Amino acid sequence: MKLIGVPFGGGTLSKNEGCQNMPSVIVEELDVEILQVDNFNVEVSFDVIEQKIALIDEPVMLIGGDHSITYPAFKGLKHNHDSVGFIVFDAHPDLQSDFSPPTHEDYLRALIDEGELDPENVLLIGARNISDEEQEYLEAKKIRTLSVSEAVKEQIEQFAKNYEILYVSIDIDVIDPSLAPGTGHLEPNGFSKVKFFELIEPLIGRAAIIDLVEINPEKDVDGKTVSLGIEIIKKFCF
Ligand SMILES: [Mn+2]
Repeated sequence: MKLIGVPFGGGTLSKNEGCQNMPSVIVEELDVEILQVDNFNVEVSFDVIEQKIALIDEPVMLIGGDHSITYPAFKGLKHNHDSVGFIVFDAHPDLQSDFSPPTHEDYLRALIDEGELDPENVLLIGARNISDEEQEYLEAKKIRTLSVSEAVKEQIEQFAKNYEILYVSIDIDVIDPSLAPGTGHLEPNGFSKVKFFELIEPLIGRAAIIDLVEINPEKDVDGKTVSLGIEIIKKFCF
């Protein structure tokens, strides 16, 4: 699995300023290609990401950067595949409206509203801070969700089976803040490390693209979050 760093934090609205530095931190330890993006130009950066993914014909793990990178990366995958299953681990559904271009708060809604992603191909895992507007959208679009307490490996396996091509997106804030404090929006009562690793097990070797986003080395405590991120990368890549 090819490892690509995407040092883009332009969609964070400054709340997670610093997450664009994660790729340069892991480059010291892992063999990672760093994509050239421009944090002051969202359109150009999104274009670079989308085109890169569209041209790649091997499994890729993207290291963000903020969650907005999923928007162009998913679109890039769609260049070559019609039906893609999308599994996202995130404390937030990222379904707010009215941001243009898409940010980490609404990238998923943008993909659905623009017809890139059929809501029935989405599985949202671990969301626990959901606005009323997002709840309405989840219900209207009949998006499948698994809460922290109800998620089990078998359901993820079952969902994944339906798709030849899978995109897996991991926002580090799905993990409990005591284990992953280095991120922009801390939400209590997340997954334990043991539980999370159990849940991703059926996805190892299965996904066309995995992204790991929102890790912020500048907000980290004792390097915990960066280390956990590296552990997750190694699970998928080695
Ligand atoms: Mn999140």
